[in-house]
Order: sequence, then C-alpha cells, then structure tokens
Amino acid sequence: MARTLGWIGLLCALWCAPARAEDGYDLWLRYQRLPAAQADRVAAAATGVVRDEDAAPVVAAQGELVRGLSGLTGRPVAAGSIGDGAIVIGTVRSPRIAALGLPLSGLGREGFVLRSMTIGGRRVTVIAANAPVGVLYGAFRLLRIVQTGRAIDRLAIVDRPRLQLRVLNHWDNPDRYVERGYAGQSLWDWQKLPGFADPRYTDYARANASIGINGAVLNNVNASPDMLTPAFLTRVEKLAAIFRPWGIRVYLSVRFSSPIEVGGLTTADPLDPKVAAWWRAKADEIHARIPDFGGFLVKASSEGQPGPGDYGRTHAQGANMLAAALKPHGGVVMWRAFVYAHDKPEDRAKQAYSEFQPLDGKFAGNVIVQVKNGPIDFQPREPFHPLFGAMPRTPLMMEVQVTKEYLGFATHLAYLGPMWEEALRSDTFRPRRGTTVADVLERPGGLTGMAGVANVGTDRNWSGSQFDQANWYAFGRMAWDPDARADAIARDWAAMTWGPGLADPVVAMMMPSRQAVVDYMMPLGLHHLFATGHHYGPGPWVDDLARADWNPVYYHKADRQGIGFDRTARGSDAVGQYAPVLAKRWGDPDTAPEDLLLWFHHVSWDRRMRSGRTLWAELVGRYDRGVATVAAMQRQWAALAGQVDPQRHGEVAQFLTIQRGEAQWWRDACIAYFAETSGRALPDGVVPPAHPLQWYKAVRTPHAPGNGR
Ligand code: BDP
Repeated sequence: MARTLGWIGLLCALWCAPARAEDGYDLWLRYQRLPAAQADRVAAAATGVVRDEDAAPVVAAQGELVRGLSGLTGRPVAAGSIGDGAIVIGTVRSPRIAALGLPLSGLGREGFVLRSMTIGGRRVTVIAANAPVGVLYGAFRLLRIVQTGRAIDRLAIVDRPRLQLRVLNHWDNPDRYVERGYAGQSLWDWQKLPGFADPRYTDYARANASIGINGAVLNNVNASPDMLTPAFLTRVEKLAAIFRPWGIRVYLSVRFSSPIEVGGLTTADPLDPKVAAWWRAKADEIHARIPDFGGFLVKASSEGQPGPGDYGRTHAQGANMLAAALKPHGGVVMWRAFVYAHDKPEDRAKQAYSEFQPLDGKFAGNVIVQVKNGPIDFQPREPFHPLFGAMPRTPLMMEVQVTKEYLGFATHLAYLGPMWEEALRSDTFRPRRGTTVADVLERPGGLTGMAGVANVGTDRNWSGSQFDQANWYAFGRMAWDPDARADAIARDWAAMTWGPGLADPVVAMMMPSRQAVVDYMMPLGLHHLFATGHHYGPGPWVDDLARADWNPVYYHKADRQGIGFDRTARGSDAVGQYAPVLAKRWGDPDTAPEDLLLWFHHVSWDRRMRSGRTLWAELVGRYDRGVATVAAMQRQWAALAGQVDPQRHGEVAQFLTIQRGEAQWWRDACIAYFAETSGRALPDGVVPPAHPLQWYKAVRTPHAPGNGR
C-alpha cells in the first residue's frame, strides 16, 4: 500500500506539480511552458532567431529570445537562418533590416518596430530599431506578448519610450545596508567587487531592461563621500560593464561636501573655482573609466545634508556647477527638490515650491529637477506636487517610492500602480485645463524622466515579497509610458508572474489594495501618522520630537472639535501653490475631494460627509473598510490554492496574515487615539479596539528594518 502511494506520489510529482519549485527569483521572466495549443502556435511563428550584428544588446536580445521562447514553447528555439517562422532582429546598420524600409524615423535610439511580414517568400517576425538597445526592448516586447497568451503571427507594433531617464534610485550604503529597504541587503557586494561578478547583477539588468529601465543610481541619496574614491569607482566600473549590454547606465548619488571629505579642500562652495575644478577632475576621472556614465543624483540642503545653502548659494548654483563638470561627457545632474529645512517655520508641504519655483529657468540644460510625487513624502495618499506645472522652463522628473516605507513594508500587499496613475493623471491646470502631470514630465525640448526608489535586495524574491515585484514592474512600465493604465500593467504582470489563467483573480486583488492601505492607515487625507524613525506601525499620538514637522500631531491637528491641517488661505495656504482653479476647488471643504479633505482642511468631527455619515463615523468606517479589504484578499488568495505553486502561494498567504494583523493594529490604535482626542464614543455597531490606547502607545519596535542611519 505504502509502495502504491509512493508511486502515485511520484507520478503526481511528475505530472501534476509545476515543473519545479518556484521562489520568485525568476520574476516576470519565468518563461514557463504555455498550454499545448498555444505553445504550438507560438512555435510555428518562432522557429529561430536571426541576427547579423554583434552589438552587445543585439546579442543579448537574441539570447533572451532563445531562452524565453524555448521555455515558453517547450521546444528548442535556436539561433537560425531565415526560414518560415524566423525572428529577424537588428538595426538599420544591417542591410537586411535597412532594406525593409520600416517606419523607424522618430523612434530614437530606444524605439522599435515589431512586425509580422514576408521576406523572400518566408513568413517572419522582424524586430528592428535604430540602435541596438531598441532591438533589445523589442525582443522583450515580443516575449511579453507571448507570455501574456497573445498571438504573434500578426504583429504591427511601433513603440518608443516617452521619457528619457527611467532610473531606479537605490538607497544603498557602502556597507550593504539599504535605507528603507525591506528585501535584504544591497545587491551590490562591494567587498567582492570588482573580482566577483555575481550572476544576480546580470539578472537584475535583464529584469530592468525587460521593462525599459535604463539607469541605476547605485547608492543612497544620503550619500557617502567614499563612493567617489578610486576604490569604489573601480567597482562601479565593473557594474557598469555588466549592465551596459542591457542598456543600463550607472549614476551615483554624490555628497555635496565631497570636495572637503575626499578632496582635501576646505570648502565645497559651488562658486569657488577650486571646488568647480575638483568636480571637473572627478567627472573626468569617472568618465575615463565609464564612458557612458549617466551622471549625479543630489540631495542637498535637506534633512541635514550639506548643500549650496551652506554657502548662501541657491540650488541652481549648486546644480549648475556639477552640471558643468559633467557636460563635456554628456552626463546629467538629477537635483532633488525634496527639501525642507529645520530653521523654517513654513508648512513643510510648501517648502519645495517656495525654494524651487523662483529658480525656474535658472538651471543648466543638463540638469533635471527630481520632484517627489507629492509635496510631503511618499505618503499613502497625497495630492500631486505643486511644482508640476509651475516650472515651465525647467525639466522636471517625478520621483516615486517603489519600496514601501509608508505602505506597510514588504509584507503588505499594496500595488502602487494606481497611486502613480493617480499622480500622473492629475490635471495641473497649468498652463491650461487638461495638462496632466504626465504631460509636464513629457515636456518636449529638454531632459525628461522618472525615478523610482528601488525595492530590490538580496532576498530570493528580489523585492521582499512576491507582490512587491509588481511595483518594480509597474514603475518601469509607467516610466516608459506615463499614460499607461495601472490595471493593464497589473494584468500583464499577473499573467507573466502567476500564469495567464490567473490574471483575473490576481488583478482583482491588486487593484483595490493600495486604497486598502490608505483606509487602514490614514484615510480622508490624513498623513504621516507613523511611529518614529522606522515608520513601522501607527504613532498618531507622537508629539515629542525635536522638530514640529516630524510629529504626527503636527499633521493631523486633532482636538476636541475637529481634525485636519488647514492649508487654505486661512491656514498655511499651501493650496495657493496650485493653479487658481484647483486652489479654489481644493480650498473649499465642500468641493475638495473627500480623499484629500483632511490634507487641506481642519473640519469638525460632526461635519456631514457625502455618505450622510458624520466625519467621525466616516473615518471609523474607512478604517473598518481597510481591514475588511485585507480579509477579502485573504479569501481571494486562499481560493487560488492548488492553482499556484505551493511555495509562492504559501509565502503570500502568510504575508497576508501578517498584513491582516497589522491592518487591525493600525485601525485599532488610530481609532483608540482619535476617540480619546475627540472625546467621542464609537459609532453604533463598531467593534471597539482590542486594547486601551495606552497599550498601543507602549508598543516599541526599535529594530524594525530600513531606518535611516
Ligand atoms: C524619507 C525617508 C528618508 C529619505 C528621505 C529622502 O524617510 O530615509 O532619506 O525620504 O527622500 O521619506 O531623502
């Protein structure tokens, strides 16, 4: 009997189980075999991959197509010659491609044409581009089409990225600690570089290339000056060489005072000729090692970082000095607008605009100002940043946080596509109605870009959780096309990551997930209610930090009468930084969106909401809705057991249980606190928090990950 069962078990292992255990390492590039009929159809249209150029990205494209199509069809697809079903790849330098007369003009270096056609009587698929990296992007597009279960025998796609700089910002320190990282250590093993080329570096680059990411800022914006020393530049050079075939340039975050710390100067004043000369020499040194070095990312005069402000100079003076050093080599400066200063009493939401808007038009041509999606700091929901649309003569790029510092770390399932879509589609009304943030980013005639604070690390699943891979994926897709829709991206990711047949149920979980976090953490425009430092868990009561604007009480201003931050003309007038139409709409609590009500207004607990409930009842209702959505996600996921490989299914299920518990913690702690602050009883039928307020206040998690240091 035992023996029979053993045989059954073995047969089942061979036939019923997925081909092999999966831990998420393969990301959305799993290339698992398609169902038979589909595999046959693809195999007929993909008999071999033909190239006649040796540029590294074309070679990489061929390799990826061979690997992907072999896996997907379950048949060896090799490099081949032109015959029926060949995939012919190349740039206009190849006479064969040039002869086809494809519509490549206007597609730049990175665009491509993907087309089913006939060459010499053979039915082939052509992937053509102006430059090798375009071929690579076209190859990944073809693979995506196959992976998502679509046919490839009648293709006519012409595409190009809408933004130039599509970069990940790694907040990685030289000792491999990742600030706000929840996925293990930094991928960059500096100690073993340049001697050891971890294969992960290539897989990282492949993953990025597959979604169009073309730059990596390797180190933390709170930058160590050591990164500019020869010892580190040798290692950076090695990474750059590994990334290059995949179309990825490296950039470095630089500490503005580096001329003092590693250059031996006594000042870092941007107007001092010795300082400018030091940076020029440094840029020359870097470019001698890395000819395609991308440039510098700079956090200056913010949160204690040194900057031009230390010498009474403006951000433009600081940025332009660095830009001049990089210009001869084609490098750029990404200068961050995330500034707020301890000595300014001004509402923190206003400070970036106050400092940067007057500098419009003053930045050099190879500077782009990097602006966070919202005016405070990557909160679960913020209005778009008022600088978008307000600096028409300055290139602006948007910075989003892929790592979920403020959305529950890695264990909370929160798909951020809808959050970024919300920001990108926001109407700035500048210069006129209908000009969205995406339009501002795409502004022609200068640098354009989007940056995402990376969520990757040494965890086998890269991102700390299976579902956080979707945020890396969505970032790339939205940087390629800022008008892309979050649900369509989720659908592609789900099909590629979990299998085409699971796209519907997985997308159904993903789409409401970010709103769920907003609901159970800080609904109705509340923000920054986090515990101190690590930002893990609730801390709406915190009021003892050195700076007023580090304290949650500064942001919610709850008292017996009401709650919310008055940012109207009667208050801080942050709303006045938006276009007049918006300032009027958002400046009136009756016309402001309820999702942003407490961001802009201090209102009574008894205020009547659109639901008919009082604000207090609505707030409690939102907290409950958030927890309920997580419970629903648990049920939805449980229903997929058996359809997903057990290892990944189990990991997600356990994470959802953690999320459920922490959502409840957030809900209970916040309700307990606001009930006491407002002096209100819980609305009828509401389940009271499990513990008294003191219990929540006493929770301490000093070792929560990711804290700055
Ligand atoms: C905040 C993070 C901090 C970063 C800062 C930044 O808590 O670790 O250094 O943003 O963007 O959200 O510079």
